[in-house]
Amino acid sequence: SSHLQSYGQRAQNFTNPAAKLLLETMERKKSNLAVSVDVTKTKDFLSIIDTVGPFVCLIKTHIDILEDFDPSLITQLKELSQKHNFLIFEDRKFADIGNTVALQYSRGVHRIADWAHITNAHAVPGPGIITGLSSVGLPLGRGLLLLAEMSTKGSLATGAYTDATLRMAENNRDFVVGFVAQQRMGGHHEDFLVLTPGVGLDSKGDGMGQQYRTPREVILDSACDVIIVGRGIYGGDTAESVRAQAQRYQDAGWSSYLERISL
Ligand code: 5IU
Repeated sequence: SSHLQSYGQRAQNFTNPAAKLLLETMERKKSNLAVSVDVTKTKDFLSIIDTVGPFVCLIKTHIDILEDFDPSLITQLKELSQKHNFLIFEDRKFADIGNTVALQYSRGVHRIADWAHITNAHAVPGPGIITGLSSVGLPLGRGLLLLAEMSTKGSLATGAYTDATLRMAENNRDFVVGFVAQQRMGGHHEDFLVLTPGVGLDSKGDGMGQQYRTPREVILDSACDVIIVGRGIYGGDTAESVRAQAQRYQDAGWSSYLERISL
């Protein structure tokens, strides 16, 4: 089964350039860690990314929460991505009709398709959302993740909804490279990436529905590919604590992966 292959070997299971580059980067940097940088000031955003850069395969952004956003930020983000060799995932969670999401993806002030290797979408509108996003992203070599499950208590993305999301991905393999989900879903023979938020070593939740599991539970027990960690890493106030936490999560994620592929 694909999840027992190495990340580097799995690059060949994909035609999509963003998926290939992510898997190659993971192998090269020995990292299955994505850091989610949910801060509101450009200065903090860039300094956290520069600090965690050496430890990550991927930086996850919510570009719309930056209150001092300026297009020059994107230039700096791209420079950091080259300096540290990570990809960029804008966690946009598109959810509208194809025509609208194509505009949201390519235009507005953020022009997400210009700089995000990967973005994501809800399956709720049906396959037209993939048609719309791929009309923009596929020619640029971008990849899409579908939200098959969420980490939050009471999530409605379960059962038949999650299954239907899988089918949508299988029918659009050129552009859909995987899922944001809590586990590798059984039954699909094709390779997909599974990126998983709701990861923490010191906390079980946040009082607003978030639920945390450990890197080991996520990578070994649930056979996911990438751990996405936010406040567990940048929550400390010094650059030294941010660096130390990034290293700690990188080690935890990677050792769980080594354990999994040795099964
Ligand atoms: N995120 C989740 N759960 C999900 C999905 C996305 O937490 O199911 I889909 C996002 C929200 C936030 C990050 O940007 O992942 C997790 O941040 P913390 O590690 O700080 O909880």
